[in-house]
Amino acid sequence: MTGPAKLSKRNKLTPKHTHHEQADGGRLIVLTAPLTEAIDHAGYFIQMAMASLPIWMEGVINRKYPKWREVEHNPDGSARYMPAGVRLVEKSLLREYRSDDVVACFPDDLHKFVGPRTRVVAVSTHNPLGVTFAAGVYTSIFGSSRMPINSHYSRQLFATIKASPYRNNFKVIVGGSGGWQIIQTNTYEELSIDCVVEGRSESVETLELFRKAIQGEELPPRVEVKHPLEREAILFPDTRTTFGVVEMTTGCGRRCKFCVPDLNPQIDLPKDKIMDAVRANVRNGNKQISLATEDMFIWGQVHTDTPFYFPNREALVDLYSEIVNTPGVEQHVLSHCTIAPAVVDPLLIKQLSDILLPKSPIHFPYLSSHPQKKALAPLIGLETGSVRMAKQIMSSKGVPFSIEDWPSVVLEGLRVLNENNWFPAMTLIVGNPGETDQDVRETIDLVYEMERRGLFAFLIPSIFTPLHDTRMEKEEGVTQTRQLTPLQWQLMMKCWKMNLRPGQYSWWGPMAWRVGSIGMWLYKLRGLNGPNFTWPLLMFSGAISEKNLQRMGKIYRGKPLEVKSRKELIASLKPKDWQYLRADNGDLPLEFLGVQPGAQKAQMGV
Ligand code: B12
Ligand code: SF4
Repeated sequence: MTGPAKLSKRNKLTPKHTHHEQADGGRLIVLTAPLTEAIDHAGYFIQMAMASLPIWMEGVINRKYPKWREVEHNPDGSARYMPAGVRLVEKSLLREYRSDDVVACFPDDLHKFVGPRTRVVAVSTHNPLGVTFAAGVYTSIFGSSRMPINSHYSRQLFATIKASPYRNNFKVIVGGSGGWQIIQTNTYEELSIDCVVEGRSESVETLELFRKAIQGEELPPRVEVKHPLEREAILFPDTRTTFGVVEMTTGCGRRCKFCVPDLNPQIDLPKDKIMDAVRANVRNGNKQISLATEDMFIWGQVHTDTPFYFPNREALVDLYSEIVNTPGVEQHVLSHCTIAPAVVDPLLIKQLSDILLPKSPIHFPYLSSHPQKKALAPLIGLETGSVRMAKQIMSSKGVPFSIEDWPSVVLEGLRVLNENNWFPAMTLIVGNPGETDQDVRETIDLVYEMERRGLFAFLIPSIFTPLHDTRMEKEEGVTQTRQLTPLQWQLMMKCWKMNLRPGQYSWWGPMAWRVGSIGMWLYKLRGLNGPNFTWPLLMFSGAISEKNLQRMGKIYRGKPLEVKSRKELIASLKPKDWQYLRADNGDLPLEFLGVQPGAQKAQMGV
């Protein structure tokens, strides 16, 4: 990262209300988060879009969601809802401080709570500078890699805090999953931040830090705090969270090298505490719940006698049923999961669909077979179709199946998911360190195979970003869109073309995309993204058919893959794993069922 992005006049950062308005001298500790990370009325999509679109495209969001800035307040002016991270900092602090010393407010209300008495302003942030997977890449395609909408609002929040007339009296502490971005870009001074905390607010070191700040002591710029190892040590919000986010698990266990959350201990949180937090959300006016997890399928199977990658069907069905049947819960949205469990236990997927579809706010009219066209769309990591690359960066991603079978696991898993109206968003990493043209070709093969089989996932390619603290932290892949090879561009554009499939069921859809994308290329994208972008964009626009582009030698159209069926995948497992499979899914190897293959053939008269 180099210096801050240049802002257009229209989008200049203007600190808001820096004058003193509070009668009580302000709160001792004021908690906040960027507005764009706190809003919840338009569903997940708005935040994801604001993380990815550059600020100059804010008008698109304003037109689609004209009321997105209208947030709700408690009678005292504090925020009615805040991201779960803020709520946990609040809960952690309330173990030591009185409730009238601590407040969580929206950025525009800071002037009401920051006063001469304030000693800490603590900011929780998910993605303040937009340098994560996916978020960075789309803004860079459109031209301003460092200023996604969310990043603009985060910077605006920091500018407001910096301009406070009481700034010398208080310390600014930042935490949350995006805190590392401040450390990595060394933007402390520019954003007026004293300390970044990496880790959870529950830990004693975090409380110690707040104590120091309140006493006016100097803070270290970076503090790494320990993650609790026991499930009992994790706190739960008893107020309303943005999108009704309630934690379900921490950690993952599949050990992908590029992953941050996997560095945390694998914990599944107690059902009674999850349910309390669900009810607290509903009590405070929330109608939507979403359980935060890296992989929902490990819940109920952590530290049991069964390996965590064989889901606990009964436990999951029980938990989700209770959530969606809680009076007041009108909507439920899935967050993250992995794909191998869909191959391991297709009946689990079916049972979850029966429970969850009626409360899903997501509708895919052209894809779903549900009577109301409802669908489920969790986020799943596909990352690469190259077995060579997968072995290097995520050798356990598909367990219990061998990573050698990764393309088959993806295709079989997606088949099961699609049959049950799950249409996941699947992330792909482009430009992994050491990625060769052959690796990209293999990923393209997988994408074309999905298309051939009529399978659907929203494919979200992003450029490799070495995330802080991961085992790939020091590695470098592609850093700018101009460095992408023609094949990498083709993969990205093919993914987006596939994503538009359900939107193309009108006569005008394809035409609009064709004209729009070529116009955009002529206007801006040609210079920005370099010559390797041109043919893949023409392929995306549909202006020249893929067949013709291949004939001209401009694109690679993927070769058919040989894929293992579920039965073959199950047969490839180690025999000691067969005991964890459910017979009601079928496909169990005959040896396991105690049937001699020859005997069964004879029985069937073969
Ligand atoms: C729910 C969720 C979302 C939701 C809702 C977010 C919201 N505003 O509430 C949606 C779908 C909108 C979303 C969007 C995105 N997300 Co998200 N999301 C999550 C998820 C699943 C849970 C987050 C959560 O609430 N956890 C529970 C709370 C309690 O945890 P927490 O926030 O980390 O807080 C703890 C600590 O960080 C700390 N803490 C937090 N704040 C503070 C503040 C202070 C001062 C201190 C001391 C401590 C502290 O204490 C808390 C515990 O006590 C996480 C994965 C995960 N398991 O964390 C990914 C995750 C955080 N998201 C991620 C990403 C990449 C994104 C997107 C960029 C994706 C995209 N391209 O669209 C966008 C960015 C959105 C934005 N506004 O910019 C990455 C973060 C990577 C990073 N920043 O390095 C994660 C880790 C997922 C992943 N595996 O890659 N996300
Ligand atoms: S499966 Fe997902 S959450 Fe788990 S380690 Fe891999 S990337 Fe991380």
